[in-house]
Amino acid sequence: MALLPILSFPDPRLRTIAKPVSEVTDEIRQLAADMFETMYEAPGIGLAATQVDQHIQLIVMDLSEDKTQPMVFINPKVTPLTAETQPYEEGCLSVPQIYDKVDRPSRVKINAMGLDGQAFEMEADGLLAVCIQHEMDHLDGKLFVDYLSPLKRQRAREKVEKIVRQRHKEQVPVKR
Ligand code: K1U
Ligand code: ZN
Repeated sequence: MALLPILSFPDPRLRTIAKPVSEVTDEIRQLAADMFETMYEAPGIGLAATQVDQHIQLIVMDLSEDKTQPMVFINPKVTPLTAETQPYEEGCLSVPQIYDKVDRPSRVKINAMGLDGQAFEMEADGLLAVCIQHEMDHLDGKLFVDYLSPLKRQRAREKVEKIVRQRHKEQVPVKR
């Protein structure tokens, strides 16, 4: 398994539209395993392939506190089941240390395929509904900061750029 670098806002690669997966191969299974490792290490509760510079429709998620409920969504489609929206304070591993409220439909239907290649359907509310819509946005090249005001988005950009510069400085140089 491998830890994958996570792209940070405003990297233009985060704006790429993900392509559908045509077949669940060993390569896809390996990518999903690496994405879980990367997400757990971050730590986070979801990760879209876009965030690790892989532009295919693949999402991993685990909303449990003890890493016991891994979920994989391949070629997901999300349909709102209600016009009612609910605000939730979202975070994003590609926009580190920025949290803000986003309104999204509170109940959705998810159609997707699992790593076994089988199609499944489920209904979601609460954090699962929030998280799957946030991850779907990543596959469409969208970020939660796009829902914020231009001023908040600009401040988020400056803060993330500073954090990324600091992280680069702190990286231990490789000894040769
Ligand atoms: O897509 C991502 O960048 C992952 C993101 C998912 C998400 C969280 C909250 C609302 C919507 C989408 C995160 O995982 S941010 C980190 C986070 O929420 C968290 C981290 C550790 C423990 C619990 C939550
Ligand atoms: Zn995100």
